[in-house]
Amino acid sequence: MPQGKSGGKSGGISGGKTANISVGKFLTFEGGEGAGKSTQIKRLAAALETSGLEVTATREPGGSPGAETIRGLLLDPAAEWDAPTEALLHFAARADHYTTRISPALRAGNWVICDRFADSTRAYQGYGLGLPMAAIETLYEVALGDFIPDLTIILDVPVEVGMARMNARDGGPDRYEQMDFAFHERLRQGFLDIARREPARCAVIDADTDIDTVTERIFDCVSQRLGVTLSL
Ligand code: Z5A
Repeated sequence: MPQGKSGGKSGGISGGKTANISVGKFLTFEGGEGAGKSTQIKRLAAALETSGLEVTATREPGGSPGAETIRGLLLDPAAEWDAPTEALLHFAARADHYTTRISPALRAGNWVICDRFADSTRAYQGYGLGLPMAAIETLYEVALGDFIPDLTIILDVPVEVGMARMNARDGGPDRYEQMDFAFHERLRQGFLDIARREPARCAVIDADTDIDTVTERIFDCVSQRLGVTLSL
């Protein structure tokens, strides 16, 4: 059960809140560019459904009509948002996504898998663009209260590997893909730091290998952490 949106004790960079209000589970996938999140979420969602669970797969920024509108603003290659504005837009999108899609699905008993969530704001706008973490945590509290994921899977790949995967894919770079190597290295180290600070919530998976091996590692992790049996 995800941690709830009311009450709770403090601890950890997202507050470590504890009141449980819902019945589904909330899983987030995080990582730098080309880590393989979308690929692996499809496989995990299919395996969870095969095991009899109802699954909602969603993404950020976006995932609800209002948040998808904000996504268009954020990923516009011509946009010149500063870090506070970006963080505000990401949390505005997230608040709408949580209220209109994530929370109802969890209350209906679904397992919700989200491609990126608040750790991406910590990594991109915090570690990457230098916005103070205290400001990000304030926005988190306003948007989400004490809600936190049951499990966050961080797919870790060297920056050059992720970039090579993205370059091999069709389509021009979006706003974040245009950033330099040092920015992407700060992201990678940021995600690893988040995992070190919140080991109960986060699991780092070495994703610098073939797709099937990464899937096996994720299934093992989800089985161990959340008590479901999954097979490839
Ligand atoms: N952002 C932010 O700044 N702050 C926030 O709070 C949030 C987001 C929520 C959203 O972009 C951008 O918004 C994102 C962060 C920022 N930055 N960028 N760019 P997006 O949603 O368009 O993209 P993304 O989340 O970064 O996902 P992605 O770029 O599509 O990558 P992915 O989902 O991790 O990977 P993939 O699509 O599964 O795989 C990429 C390619 O690699 C593809 O061709 C695969 O076939 C291939 N692949 C996957 N796994 C493997 C393995 N294991 N080996 C070889 N090749 C592989």
